[in-house]
Amino acid sequence: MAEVVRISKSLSYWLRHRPDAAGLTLDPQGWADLDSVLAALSAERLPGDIETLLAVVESNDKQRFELTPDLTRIRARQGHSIAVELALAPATPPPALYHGTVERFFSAIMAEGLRKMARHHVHLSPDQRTAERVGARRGAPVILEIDAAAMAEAGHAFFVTENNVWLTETVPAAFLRRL
Ligand code: HQG
Repeated sequence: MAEVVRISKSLSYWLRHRPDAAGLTLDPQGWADLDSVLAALSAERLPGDIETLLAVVESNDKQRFELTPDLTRIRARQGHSIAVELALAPATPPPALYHGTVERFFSAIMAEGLRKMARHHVHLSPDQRTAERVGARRGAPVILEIDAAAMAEAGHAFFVTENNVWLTETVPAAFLRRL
């Protein structure tokens, strides 16, 4: 695996799920001390210099990480399984959003709606192509269209991350349509 991908995967694992695995502590908003993260990368025999880390953060395909302006702290933008307060602002969603999944989850999803599973929110994509990529992580993608306008009208809150992932608590099956 390319070094950049190994660094990105280590950062995702530590900053979203297991900071303790690298001896890190996150503050309530999910920030870790940058020098400690660099030291943890070195301990994994990965490059522990700030230039490489900045290049990984900037080139990351989904802009998964962000740094404070003074470059002293780093956090994952979303996808945590541990408790963090990301202070996301509620936003009005586009009329339709998309979710990529696979056939084996389809009947459960239509029975109980989309659930957040191990994450803090259900993750939704702004377009079908992105949803296809998300679904394809698990097999042949099945794409669901979400009637986000009707959900918002019914009082469901939506949040959007800086990298354009739409988040909500749950999507009842009544708002789902298979494409
Ligand atoms: C499924 C990646 C049964 C759901 C991606 C999904 C995305 C149900 C899986 C981001 C269900 C959860 C999120 C129900 C949902 N019964 N299965 N009621 N409700 N599911 O990984 O949306 O690389 O937590 O369809 O690219 O796949 O991490 O969510 O298949 O943007 O940055 O349960 O994660 O981004 O899986 O992916 P996940 P997801 P990163």
